[in-house]
Amino acid sequence: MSTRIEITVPDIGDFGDVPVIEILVAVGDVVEAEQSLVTLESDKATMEVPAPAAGVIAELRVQLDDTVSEGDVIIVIDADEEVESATSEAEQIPEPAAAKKEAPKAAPAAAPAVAPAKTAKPPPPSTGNRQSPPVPMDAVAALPSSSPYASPAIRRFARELGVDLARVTGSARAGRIIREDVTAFVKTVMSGAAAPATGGLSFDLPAAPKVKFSRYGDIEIQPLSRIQKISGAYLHRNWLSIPHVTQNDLADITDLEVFRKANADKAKQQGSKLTPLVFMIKAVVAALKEFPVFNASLDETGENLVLKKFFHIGIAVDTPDGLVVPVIRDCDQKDIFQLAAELGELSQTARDGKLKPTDMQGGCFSISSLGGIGGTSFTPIINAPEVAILGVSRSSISPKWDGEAFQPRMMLPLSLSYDHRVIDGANAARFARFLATRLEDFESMDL
Ligand code: CAO
Repeated sequence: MSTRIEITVPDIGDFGDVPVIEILVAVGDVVEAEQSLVTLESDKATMEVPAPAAGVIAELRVQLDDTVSEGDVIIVIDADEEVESATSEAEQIPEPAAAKKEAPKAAPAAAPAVAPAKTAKPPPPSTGNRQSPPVPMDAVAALPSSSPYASPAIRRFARELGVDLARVTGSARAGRIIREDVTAFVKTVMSGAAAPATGGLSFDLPAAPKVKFSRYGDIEIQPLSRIQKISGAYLHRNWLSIPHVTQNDLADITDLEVFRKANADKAKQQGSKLTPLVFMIKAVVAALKEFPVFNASLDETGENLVLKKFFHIGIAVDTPDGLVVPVIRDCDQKDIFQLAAELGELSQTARDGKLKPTDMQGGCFSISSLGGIGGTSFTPIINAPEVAILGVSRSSISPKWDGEAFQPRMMLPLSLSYDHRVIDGANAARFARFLATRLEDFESMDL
């Protein structure tokens, strides 16, 4: 046999007409003693009303967003037998029908003689009401402004799932995080989508505008390629989660071009093409040796740098299906002809859509060359977990002052994007200068 108990709003201090912001149970739910049933919120704080005894939820007398005051009946439960024996006769409602006579919400006086909880005395025999013990208010106002705004129940729920609420965006009023926000976050993480991609940050961005373009003229829908969809998500993550700065510089490659052209035939005989990019790979390896922090990654904690002792360079390749970045391994151990051959093979494999996942893994630093197309500078997006990337634009003849006269020189634009969490601007400028001087003084490199 069970005992029907009406649960009322406990002493909530000076607050009245407090909104119900969460109902944590439904009719028929089996609850434990002390389990939270509803969450109330004043201007300054949130509090949970716990079950005074284990049992089954028989009635919900409030709805979400209702306002309640001390003594209002909010929930009726059928308490378990053990609880029944622990519950005084005086607190029981003998006839279930009596319980069905709902006390008007927010009108505690209409409920028969509610005993104030602060007296801690049992209510008078005829009430059938049971007031929950006073629960300390969880002062929202006392939280640092960056603390996630969530009720104690949601905090507990998040803790059980191992979810860091700082990463969850709240969808309720004033950005409060509700249960659905936490479960949606978990689903996103499990599907490997954007949430973890931002490296622990959450962004409260406005939704993109929905425009019916056909209102303005003819249109055609073209789905993104599989590669575009995959690389798009990674580019988006990297752009949002890494503080990018791009350092631009110019390298005088006039002499290098003479050398390159003189050796072009040799490469051609071997079936490959000796483009400026091959020399860029060599210069990058030399710069990575000089500035090891560029050949590094942040570890998962974001507190340590993993310095790499190998030199695998990723090359951005434009394919009909989208951008891919295959990796040339051990570039420090290969000469310019080997690099030219491997670059040719890898970019062809990429354009044929035949790269294996392993061909795109393990890179230390990437180069994105648009030199074959044009442009004077651009901002390449860092290929995480790398910490820098070199963008190369098209070289052109420019007048350069030699102290006495302007000389026509072949100048190559370099754009170095770097992760400012790891690399200082001064170091980036030095790295870019080093690259430029290596290309100018190319004979000092082990070609
Ligand atoms: N300045 C002037 N000319 C250049 C140059 C530069 N910086 N870089 C290349 N060239 C020339 C080459 O010498 C070649 O000339 P010839 O046809 O006379 O021999 C021509 O441009 C075409 O070069 P290429 O593009 O075939 O070869 P590459 O080694 O420079 O580049 C590859 C190879 C695979 C990187 C390139 O083809 C490619 O796909 N680039 C696009 C990368 C990209 O999309 N990046 C953007 C990423 S962000 O969206």
